[in-house]
Amino acid sequence: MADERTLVLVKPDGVQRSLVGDIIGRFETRGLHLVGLKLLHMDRELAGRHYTEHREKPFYESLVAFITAGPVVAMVWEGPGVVALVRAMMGATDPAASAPGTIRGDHALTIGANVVHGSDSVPRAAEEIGLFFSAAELVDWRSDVARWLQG
Ligand code: D4T
Repeated sequence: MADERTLVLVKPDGVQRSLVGDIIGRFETRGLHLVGLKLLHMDRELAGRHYTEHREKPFYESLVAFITAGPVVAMVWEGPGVVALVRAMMGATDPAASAPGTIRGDHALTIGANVVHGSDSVPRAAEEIGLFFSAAELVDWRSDVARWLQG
């Protein structure tokens, strides 16, 4: 399967509930490759661009208020089929429907505060990565572990 990139956000509830390490750890131990990482406080303008597809929805105002309520951790993860893989690891949008073992199934109870975001398609991932990261902030690196361990 071809390598893809996806944007993941640990939402303000995830940061404030000290779930950042747990969430990053799941992606690391799954074998995904981290290429971008930052802590930032989204303003209304960035929230509007990120949630543009939801502008007309009844929950839009509460969505923007929530995502701008505190800092988020933005990450770019790379790997084969990573867009769908991250969505599967996150669990269903409504935590009432998300399976135990998924991030939301283990950590979330309400749809409004569901801990994590992941891009929902490859084209949307490219757009979302561009909202949060400049090209220079995405680091191209490969693991030296095998060389260090095996000489
Ligand atoms: P995000 O985009 O945050 O990763 O969530 P999803 O991709 O899993 O789900 P979504 O785009 O359908 O919803 C975006 C965001 O809106 C919140 N929400 C959603 C809400 O507060 N009430 C609702 O009825 C729905 C459908 C939760 C996630």
